[in-house]
Amino acid sequence: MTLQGKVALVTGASRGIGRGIALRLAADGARVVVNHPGEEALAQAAVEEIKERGGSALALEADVSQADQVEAMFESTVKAFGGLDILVNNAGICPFVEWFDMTEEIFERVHQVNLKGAFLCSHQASRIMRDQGRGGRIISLSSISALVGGSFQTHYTPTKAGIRSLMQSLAIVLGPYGITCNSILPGTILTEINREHYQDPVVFARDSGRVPLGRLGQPEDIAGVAAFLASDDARYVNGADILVDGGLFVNLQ
Ligand code: NAD
Ligand code: RM4
Repeated sequence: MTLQGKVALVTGASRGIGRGIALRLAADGARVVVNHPGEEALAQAAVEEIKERGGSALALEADVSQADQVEAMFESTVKAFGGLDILVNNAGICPFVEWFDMTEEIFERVHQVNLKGAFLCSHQASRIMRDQGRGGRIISLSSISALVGGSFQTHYTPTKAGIRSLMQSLAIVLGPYGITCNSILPGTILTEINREHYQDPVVFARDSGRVPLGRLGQPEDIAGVAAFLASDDARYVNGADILVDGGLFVNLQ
């Protein structure tokens, strides 16, 4: 129970990687806010699962791209749990779109949710953490896509590079307050975000085959790394990024 007494907020935790992280942080002892953008039933199911395992959690709705909703969510978190120690910027979208079909609207929406959302949540969380005076953790889901391109992701890869860069700058700004800021760069994790893409068995076999460990990832593969970054063992890790891709990135030759 390395996170006993801590309060964590995970954005986009109704499913996928965020859900996996919320369950893991709760298992490690944190009281967890399960943020969702209107997926009440899924978020409640995550909360119930945490409670059944003896943990403590609360679902809060907010679209992370909307400043007023984000502010209200952090106010409710402090009201319910008395403070905040860990923020996980996980909420993200990636509609797979061909470059010549890309629209300004899709490009902007992906930037608003992924990058502006991480900015708004980090801004709110860091103010609370600064005023508490007991440090904190900001952990953001960047991606292998911060390092390499993706042909159907021309709107998305810049947001993941931006999130990684945001954490690097915030590591400098917030380090003096004892607040560490780091990124996780997952490779390919099987979730709703890419379910349709991997319905094509040829694409699935090709991408699985590229991973030296022989499989695509699961949310739990990321959750353990988030738990480490949230823990005291990671107290001197700041401005770093951890690539969690089964060896995909180095498999070029
Ligand atoms: P997912 O689609 O299963 O989960 C995304 C979550 O974000 C959902 O809970 C969704 O409700 C939430 N969300 C979407 N828009 C939101 C908004 N406006 N406000 C609040 N929440 C919102 O996908 P996932 O794979 O679990 O993705 C989680 C994060 O991990 C994303 O940031 C994604 O870019 C990143 N990531 C995923 C992979 C992968 O291969 N799955 C790889 C690298 C990085
Ligand atoms: C990730 C990475 C994965 C993809 C998801 C949608 O950042 O590019 O391969 O499945 O995004």
